[in-house]
Amino acid sequence: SPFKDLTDSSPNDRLFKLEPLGMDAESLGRDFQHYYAHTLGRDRDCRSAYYPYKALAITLRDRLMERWKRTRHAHDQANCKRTYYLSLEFLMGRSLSNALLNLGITDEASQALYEMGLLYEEIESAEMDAGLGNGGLGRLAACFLDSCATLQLPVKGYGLRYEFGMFRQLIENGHQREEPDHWLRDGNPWELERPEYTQRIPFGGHTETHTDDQGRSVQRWVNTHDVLAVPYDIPIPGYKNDTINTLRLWSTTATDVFDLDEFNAGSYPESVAAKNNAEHITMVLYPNDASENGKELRLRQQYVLACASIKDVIREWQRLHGNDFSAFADKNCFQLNDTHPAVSVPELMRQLIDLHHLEWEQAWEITTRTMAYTNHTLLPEALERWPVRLFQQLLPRILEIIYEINARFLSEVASRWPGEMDRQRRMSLIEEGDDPQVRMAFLAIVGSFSVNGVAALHSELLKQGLFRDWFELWPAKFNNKTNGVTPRRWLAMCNPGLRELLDETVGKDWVNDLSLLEQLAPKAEEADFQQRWDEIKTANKARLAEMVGSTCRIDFPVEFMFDVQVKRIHEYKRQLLNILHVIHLYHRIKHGDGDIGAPRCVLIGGKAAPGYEIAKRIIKLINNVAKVVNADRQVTEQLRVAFIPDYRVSVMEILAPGTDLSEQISTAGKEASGTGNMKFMMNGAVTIGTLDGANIEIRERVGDENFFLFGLTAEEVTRTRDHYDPNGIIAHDEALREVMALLECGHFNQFEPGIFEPIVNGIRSPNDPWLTAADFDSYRQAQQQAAEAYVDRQHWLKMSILNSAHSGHFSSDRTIAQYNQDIWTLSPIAPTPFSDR
Ligand code: B1H
Repeated sequence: SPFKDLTDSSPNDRLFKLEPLGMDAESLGRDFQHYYAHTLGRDRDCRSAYYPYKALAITLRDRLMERWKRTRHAHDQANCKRTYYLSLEFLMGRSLSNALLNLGITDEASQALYEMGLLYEEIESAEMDAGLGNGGLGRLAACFLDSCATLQLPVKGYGLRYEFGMFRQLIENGHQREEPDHWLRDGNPWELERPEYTQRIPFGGHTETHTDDQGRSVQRWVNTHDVLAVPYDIPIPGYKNDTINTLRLWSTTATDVFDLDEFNAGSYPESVAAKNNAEHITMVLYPNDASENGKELRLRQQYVLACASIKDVIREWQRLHGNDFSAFADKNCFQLNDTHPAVSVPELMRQLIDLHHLEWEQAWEITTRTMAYTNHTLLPEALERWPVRLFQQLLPRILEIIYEINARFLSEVASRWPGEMDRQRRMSLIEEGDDPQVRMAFLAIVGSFSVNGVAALHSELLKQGLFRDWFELWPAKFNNKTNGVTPRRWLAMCNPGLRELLDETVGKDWVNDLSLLEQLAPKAEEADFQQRWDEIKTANKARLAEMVGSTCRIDFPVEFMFDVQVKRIHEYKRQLLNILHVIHLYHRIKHGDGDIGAPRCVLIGGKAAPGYEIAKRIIKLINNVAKVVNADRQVTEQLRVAFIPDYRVSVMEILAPGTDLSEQISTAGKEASGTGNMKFMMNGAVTIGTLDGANIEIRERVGDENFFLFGLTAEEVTRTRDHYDPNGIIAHDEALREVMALLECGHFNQFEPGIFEPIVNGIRSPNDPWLTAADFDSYRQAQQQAAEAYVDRQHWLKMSILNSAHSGHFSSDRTIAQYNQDIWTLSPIAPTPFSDR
C-alpha cells in the first residue's frame, strides 16, 4: 500500500474527502475550460468539435465518479442480493446527453457552453455511438441498465468491449457497403480501465482424472492456452437519484508468458504471434442479427464473457463471505440475454466444483437457483447449436459437464415418462447425427429457474411450439416479460419540445412514472392542446427533414405524412411489403386516379447482415425505387422516398420524434416483440402493423380505432402454409398485379438486367415463408385508411396524442419492475446522498 499510516485518519483523508465540484453553469464552465486548455491542450485554432466534446465529457465524468463509488459502497454495505445481466450486446449509443439529463444539468451545461460561444448540438454530435450490438436485443440491454439504475436496483451489466462495433453502412449506387467501426480510435472518456480485476480464461488442453487428499476422484483441466480478460467499467447513471450502476466490459489480451515452449525453442516470432490470437477474441462484434453462423471465434467470445464474469462475481463473493457458498443463490442472480451467454450454466458448475470444491448436487442447486434465461426469437436460424467437436477442442471440461447435466436430466425424463424414447431424443441437450450438436436453448432451460419470452404472444408461442415438451415438464418456470424502452432517452432526451409540454401538462414526474401520461387522454380533443402538439411535431419533422436532406439529398416537406420503417433488414420484417406499397402508390399517381389520399414521405433505414444476400438486394431495390420516384416531378408532388444510410441509435433519436406513421409490418408470429414500435408510439406516431409481438399489446392499450391493423394472424399464417398460392393471389389482385408487372418489366433496373429476379421469385414462390402476397391487399387498404385519417388534421392529432398517452406500459421501468418482482427479488438501495450544488 502506498499509504503511510492507514490507522491514523488524518494524513490520507485529503485523498478521500473531496470538495464538491459544483453543478452550476459557472463550475461546469470553469472545469470545461481547464480540460480543454490544460488537459487536451487545444486553443481557438482547433476547429474540431471533438475536443469540446471530450472536455465536457471529462467534466461530467468527474461528477459521476464520487456518486459511482458511493453506489458501490452502498451495495457492499447492504450486503444485498444482486443481479448480473449477461449479454454479448449492449447498444449504448451516445452517453453525453444521457449523463446530462440524468445528472439534471442539461440547461446548466448548455448555458456554460453558450457563454463560451459554443453550440451544444454541435458538440453532442461529435460523440461516436457505442454500437456494441446488432439491434433490438442489444438496445434492450441498454434500456434495462438505465431502468435498473433509475429504480436503484443493484444490477450490473457484463459484456464484451469490442474494438469494432456494428459496421458502418455506406450506400454506393444503391448497394450496401460495410466499413469497420473503429469507435475507440480517439479514446473513450466514459470507460475506466480496471486491470486490477483481470481474469484468466482457459481454452483448449485436455482433462485428467485425479484423486484428491480425501480419496475423491476429481477432474482437472490441464495444458490450457489461457488468455487474460481485462475489465473496463462504464458508469450507468440513474435519473436524478445519485445512483450510478456499472456496465463491466471485458477486453482480451495475451498472458505475459504466452507460449513458453515455442519461446524456449527459439521461435520468438511464433510465440509473439499467439498474442494476436488472444487479442483478436474481443476485436469485433458479430453482425448477424437473428441468425447464428457457428464460428469458433464466436464461441470463444461467449466463453470469455461467461468465465470472466462468473469469476468476477465469485471473487467478490469470497471477499465478503469467504468460502461459504451456502447463501450464494439467495444473494445472486444471472439473467441470460438469450442463449449467447448460456455456456454460463456449465461454467458456473465448473468453477464451483473444480475451483471451489463443491459437490455436484450443491453446485447444481446453486446454479439452477441463480440462472434465469430470456428467449428473444423463434426463428429456427437463430437457435444456437454448437458442434460437440468444437466444444471438445476448445472447452473439453465444459463438454464433460454438459454430458453429466444431460445424463442426469434424461434420467429424470425417463422416470417421468417411462419408455418414451422419442421424448428423450427430442429433449436431449445433444442433437444426435453425423455431427452432433449442443442445443444451447435447452442447456439454458435446464440450468435456469425462470424462462421468459419478450411479449405476450411470443411467450405463448414458446410454450406451444419450440419449448412445448419443457413447458409440460416445468410449467412454473415459464413466464412473460413484455419489453419496454427507457423514457429518459426515448422521450425526455430525444424530444425536448414534447418534454416541455408534458412537464407543463402532467407535471415532471412522468419521466419516472410514464403511466402519468394517461392524463393526456382527456386533452386529446382540445383544440389548443392539439395545436401545441402539432407545432411540436412539425418542428421535429423539420429536424428529421434536415437530416434526410443533408444525408440523402432529398427534400421532405413537413406537410407530408412521414411514414418511417427503421430496423434491421430481414425478410420476416418485410421491408419488401413496404416498398411494394410504394410502387403501388407510384403506379396510381402515374396511371390511376392520380390522388393517393395524403402526400407522403417514405423513409426506410437499416443494416443487412454482410452475408445476407437477399436482404442486401432489398436495400438495392428500395434505393432504385427511390431514384425513379424522386426524379419524377409529377410523382414528388405526392410521394418521396429515401433510404437513410447507417441507421443507428443516434439516428433514431431524430426519427422517432418526427414520425407520423410507424411501420411494424412483420409476418405474424415472427417478431418476438419489437421495441422501435414503442419508441415511435411514445413520441406520438400512429402504428400500421400486424398482430405480431408487442404490436398486439400496443393496440390493446391505444384502442383499435387508433391503430391501423392489417394482415393474417399468427394462427392463420401457420394454416396458410400448406395451401399458399401467391400467383393465384396476384392474378386476382389488380393493384398487386400492376406492381409485379412494373418490377418484372425492369422498370426500376433499366440498366441492371435481372437484378431483382430473386426478389420477384420469392414473392411468387408457394414456399415464401413471409407470405408477402397474402398480406398485400390488406396492407394497401390499411395504408389508404391511414392516408385518409392523416388529412383530417383534428382526427390525426387526437390519434397521435392518444398514442403517447397510452404508451406508459412500454416504459422499461415497468418491464424491470416485473423482472424484479417475479425473478430477481432485489431491494432498491439508495447511496448516501451527495450534495455538490
Ligand atoms: C432479437 C436476436 C438476435 N431476437 C442472434 N434475437 C444474434 C439473435 O448475433 N446474434 O447471433 C443477435 C440478435 N435479436 C430481437 O430481440 C427480436 O427480433 C425483437 O423482436 C425483440 O424486440 C428484441 C428484444 O427482445
